[in-house]
Amino acid sequence: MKTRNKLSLLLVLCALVANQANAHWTSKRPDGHAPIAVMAEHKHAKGEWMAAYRFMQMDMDGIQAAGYSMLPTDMSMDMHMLGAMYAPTDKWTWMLMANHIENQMDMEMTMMGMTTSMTMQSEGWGDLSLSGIFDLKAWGEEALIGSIGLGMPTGSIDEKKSDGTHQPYGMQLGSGTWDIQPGITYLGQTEDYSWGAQASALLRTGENDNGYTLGNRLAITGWFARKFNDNLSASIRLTGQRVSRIDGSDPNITVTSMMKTVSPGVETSNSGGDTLSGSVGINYLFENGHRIAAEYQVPLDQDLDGIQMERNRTATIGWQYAW
Ligand SMILES: [Cu+2]
Repeated sequence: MKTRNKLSLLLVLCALVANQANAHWTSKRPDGHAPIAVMAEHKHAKGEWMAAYRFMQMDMDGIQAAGYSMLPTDMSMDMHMLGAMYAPTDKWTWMLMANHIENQMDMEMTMMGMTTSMTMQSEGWGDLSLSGIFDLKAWGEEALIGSIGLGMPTGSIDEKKSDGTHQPYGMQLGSGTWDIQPGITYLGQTEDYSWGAQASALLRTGENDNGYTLGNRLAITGWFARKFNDNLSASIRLTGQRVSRIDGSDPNITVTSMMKTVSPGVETSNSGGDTLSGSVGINYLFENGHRIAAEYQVPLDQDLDGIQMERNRTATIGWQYAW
């Protein structure tokens, strides 16, 4: 089945389940927050604060292709995400997010018939984002929430290799551009079940100081959760994501060496594509209000442009506390 068909099927299922709702939607239950890797999907009551920490680990598969002097054999991205939320009014919640990123790419370099392994690393703070989350509509046990965010170019786009040239695009920590992040989330729940769907976008504006613009990102996700008791819930989730190709190019990213293209990650034609992923998750709400949650995601289908590392598993664990 094509990615688009799978997504339509998911949305139809969500709409069918939605018709069974009756009282008022509430976040005061374990599945009152979406699976932990979903962002900007809830708001807070006037005067309420929330602190959140997430640790996300993503792995990518190596590439086997001819004509390159270096090929990645494995890549991992570890991200520590700090979040703060504050609601000055019942209608509007602010959210500030900061990420600390550690990228590691293992590579094999072939030169004059000799193969050697090497590792490239980058580490630092990524792009800071500030979002506003607001009510669009609430009826019965369903709600529609909007969000608008601004991604600031605080993350480095000058991560270097040992020879002083820039590391490939996928190893850089920020976008280098001011990014607009609109989103819309639909939520519904019954006594023992809850569900939600979110459409979100990451839209780049202008061109960064290194002469390129990362691709825009569009995502649609839908989830379904079962509440087992007042503390524990489990969820399943389906996510479709489309990323556009990088526009422009960084002249400090070395493209060729000894007549060979260095590696696929230095060419902007090897960027962008569609991914469909499935996730399972659990949320736990303690009596004292602390929440812990985990989610595990695997790609179900990938259609990437050019030669790229395929996405492998993503694991996210998180803690949230509101007061
Ligand atoms: Cu919150």
